[in-house]
Amino acid sequence: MAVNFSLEGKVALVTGASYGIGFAIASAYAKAGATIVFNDIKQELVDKGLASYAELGIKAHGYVCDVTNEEQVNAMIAKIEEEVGVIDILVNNAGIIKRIPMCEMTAAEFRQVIDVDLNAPFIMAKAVIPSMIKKGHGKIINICSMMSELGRETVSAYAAAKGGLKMLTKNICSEYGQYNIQCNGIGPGYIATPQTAPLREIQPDGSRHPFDQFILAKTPANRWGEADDLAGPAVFLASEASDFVNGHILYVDGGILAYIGKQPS
Ligand code: NAP
Ligand code: GCO
Repeated sequence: MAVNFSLEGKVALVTGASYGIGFAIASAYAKAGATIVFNDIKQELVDKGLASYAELGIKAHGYVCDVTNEEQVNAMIAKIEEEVGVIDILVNNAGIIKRIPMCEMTAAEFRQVIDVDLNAPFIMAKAVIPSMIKKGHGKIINICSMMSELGRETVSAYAAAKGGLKMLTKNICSEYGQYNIQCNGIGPGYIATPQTAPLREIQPDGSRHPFDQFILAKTPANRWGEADDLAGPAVFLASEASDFVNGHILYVDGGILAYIGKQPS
């Protein structure tokens, strides 16, 4: 039986996909045949994203929308359904992080991270599920994190959000699997994007950032991930090849979660 990894004829919405991981996933979806829709907060970033997709020969559809704003989200989904088509694949990719020691973080800062990284995926999923039920199928992919499993200093809000996102993924699976909707997560390891740029800055003496060296020692692959490393797993979870995979978090981390770390030589 030929396994179907094709996304021909599918409409895929990837949130926050002007660049970074979202852009890599959306580009891979386009190569697999999907029509690409993405959003960003600012028109200038949407325009930048459209130009970046065009450079790859991809005619994407871009919308300005703050994913934490339910009114904006519902208006965007209605516009997409009218202008492009019903969404078959939703990737909740948009996300932020604030690296602040917990006792120095304000409640407002904590809430802001939870709003983007956890409340927004709830709002987005709630907006697309009714049409997926009518259509008889749907794929929701939540971009989780190693911080869905592990903590570390200064990322309390982010870890709380991504841990919650893991459980929201399992709950959407539980509640909507009966409608042939699969909801899974991707848990990237440490990926070289603008979000992790501060952790990779070359030091004044020309040495690598201490955290950069730490991650290399914790990664069996001995390298940071690239956004393109997520393309294959994302296509798999968006395709019919994964129709019986549901509620699963697929870690794409170079082996970090399996490894205690490089032992002293
Ligand atoms: P990034 O480079 O910071 O890009 C994040 C994207 O989300 C940007 O396009 C950003 O747009 C958008 N965004 C933020 N808040 C938004 C909002 N309220 N509404 C709409 N769009 C919004 O991040 P990334 O590294 O590509 O990460 C993408 C996802 O992967 C995030 O969920 C992140 O937590 C997760 N992740 C990243 C890593 C990693 O190592 N990089 C590892 C695991 C998981 P603006 O530029 O306008 O803010
Ligand atoms: C950090 C990093 C991580 C990665 C990713 C790991 O500050 O520890 O930003 O959180 O972004 O989430 O999976």
